[in-house]
Amino acid sequence: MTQPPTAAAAQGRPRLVERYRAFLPISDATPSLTLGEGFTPLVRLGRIGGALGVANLYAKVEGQNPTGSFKDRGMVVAVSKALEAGAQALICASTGNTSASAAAYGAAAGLEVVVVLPRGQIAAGKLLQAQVAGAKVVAIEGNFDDALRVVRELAGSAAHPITLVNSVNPYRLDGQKTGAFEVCDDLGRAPDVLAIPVGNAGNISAYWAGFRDYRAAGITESLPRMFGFQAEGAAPIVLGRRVESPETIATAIRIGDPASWTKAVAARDDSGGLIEAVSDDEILAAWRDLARQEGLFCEPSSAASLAGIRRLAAENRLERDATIVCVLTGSGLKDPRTAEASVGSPLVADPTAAAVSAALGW
Ligand code: AN7
Repeated sequence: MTQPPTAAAAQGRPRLVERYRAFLPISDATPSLTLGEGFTPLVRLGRIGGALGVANLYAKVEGQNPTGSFKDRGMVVAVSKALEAGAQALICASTGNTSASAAAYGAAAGLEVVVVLPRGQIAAGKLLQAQVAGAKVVAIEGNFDDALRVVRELAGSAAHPITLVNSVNPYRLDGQKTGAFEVCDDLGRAPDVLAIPVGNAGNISAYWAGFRDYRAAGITESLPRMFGFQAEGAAPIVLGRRVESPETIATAIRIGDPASWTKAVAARDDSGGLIEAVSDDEILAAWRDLARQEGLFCEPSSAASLAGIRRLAAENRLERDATIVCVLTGSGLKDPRTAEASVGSPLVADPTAAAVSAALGW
């Protein structure tokens, strides 16, 4: 007979911040908050890896987080800490996913949420997530970098006591380290290479910090090389200078002046890694192949990680026996318009087996 849920049963599904509490700024005074974030799958890319001659190629499928991106790992910590500090309201700039996550966690915490976005540059699903969750959404005539400047100014002014939850809030990066912990826990070791899209450069910095934490604690013995990938039209770290008007189909990483620039460069250099650029065509090809060959529907920006690995493989710059993890940062459902543009219309038929057969050309 089915048993009713008990406290013990609930403990069978641990909370992310509890599992990694030793590495997080969580104390008994920190209010408990969760939407079920983290514990995302590490999936072997058998077909794509086989074609590349890289047997141990994996994807960390972050689109399975509650709001469909990795942002929830950091947001749960940042919003818990905001509650602990007595905050009433949250604010962020965003290319979409941070705002979707802030809106959801803010709603669950009973806080007011304000998000400032570049007008016309947010994937449809992300904008709707923030709106449906009741966030106040302000679209500005400017890009993400302008939006971040605005929210930093607003959060810093005494007239508007409001907590900034962009990744300049250190609790965000603390929470995002848990992605690295999970990768190591699932592999039973640290990977040799961690490939990751780079936008505001928080996540690459957080993963690197997580890998170092685990090694310092003696849980892992090695550190991965950190491979970051920016979109060609939004590649300030690769170019070594700010990009005034970043452009890419990968709107999540359409950022010209990353807040965690220095940390990302340190992650690259200290790990013996690299940060390079991939074209929109390479991103879209990787995005399509992840769906068609592996069944993984991520958003275009996420596919920059695999696009970069494929570029390096083509240039013979990869060790084929390396264990490589590509972080797929967000769900494909976020950005239906880019998806729509890449597929045709469905076949149409009358409701009979004969008509469907005919439509299929059988
Ligand atoms: C799917 O939501 O910056 O280098 O405001 O949504 O840590 O910025 C999103 C970034 C990669 C880049 N993949 O991560 C925002 C925002 C997806 C993203 C990135 C983002 P960072």
